[in-house]
Amino acid sequence: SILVTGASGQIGSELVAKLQDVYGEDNVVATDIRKSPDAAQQSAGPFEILDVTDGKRMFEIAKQYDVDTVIHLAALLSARAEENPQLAWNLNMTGLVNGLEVARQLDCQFFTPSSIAAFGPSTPKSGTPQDTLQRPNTIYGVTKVSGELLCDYYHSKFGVDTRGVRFPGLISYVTPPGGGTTDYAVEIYYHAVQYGNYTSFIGKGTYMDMMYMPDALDAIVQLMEADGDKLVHRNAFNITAMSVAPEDIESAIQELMPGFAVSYAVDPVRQAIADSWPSSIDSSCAEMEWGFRPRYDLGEMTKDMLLKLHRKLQVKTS
Ligand code: VAH
Repeated sequence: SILVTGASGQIGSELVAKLQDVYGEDNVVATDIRKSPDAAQQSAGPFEILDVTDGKRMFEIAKQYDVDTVIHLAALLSARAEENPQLAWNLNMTGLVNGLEVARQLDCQFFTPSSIAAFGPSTPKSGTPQDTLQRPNTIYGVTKVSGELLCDYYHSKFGVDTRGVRFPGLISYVTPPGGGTTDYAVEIYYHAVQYGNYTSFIGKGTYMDMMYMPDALDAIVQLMEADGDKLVHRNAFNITAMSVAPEDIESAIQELMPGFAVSYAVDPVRQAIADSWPSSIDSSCAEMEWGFRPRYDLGEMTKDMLLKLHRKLQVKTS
């Protein structure tokens, strides 16, 4: 079965449901430090409380459910990590080492996401290549680069089948993200539906890579099912669906809600994090090595987000 850590998070809560569809409800063990109401609705399959810094408990759960695949998502995201770097290092890295050790000892396939945050101010900013300079200056980015290196090490040293992607900002309507820098691109849709306007904490003209959650979930399953012999890279593949700035999302929303407007109240902390990241990354290795191809562009994502949020927030379509 598949063990998912961070199952109540932004990616986890939707990935568990998808994996249950693909592999069967009882073959997905959702775990998180607490059970969130959404996850409860979402996953009918097994759920276990797990603090990923408790390696012994993680091993016990993996043994109990005869786990052969570990999908490790539990982590502190960029903005929250900057508020407490020591906690972020401990949680992100201890959790990862524990996950890798379970995979090594129980011969599991292993997935954990990296991020565009694994790049820093000295990285080429546009068309960022798969293999390039990675000197992030956020603690989140430091844990992501360290994680990439550790996962490649476990593959070369111990033969663990580790795989990962560098996610861009992920946009979804099911479970709001917590503590990220790209979260403005999720909040903007919620505010459009609820208030008809949005004050962005990221400034005009700040380009970052983004992706709609359905494409992110498909990418995880596609990479994990790819022929390992064809993978030149492993940890972690650049993937992206679009490079957008707040005003691009504003225009896409205005297509459907003409009265919508964005104003700006830049948060210097999260703006500095965003400025240290690439404006657009190159995903050609993922396309070539395992057929990565996103389905949603900005227009299609915006249409679906607004439709689903109107339903979720029970707001009458204007
Ligand atoms: C964050 N959403 O903002 C996450 C992600 C690329 C961004 O790592 O921290």
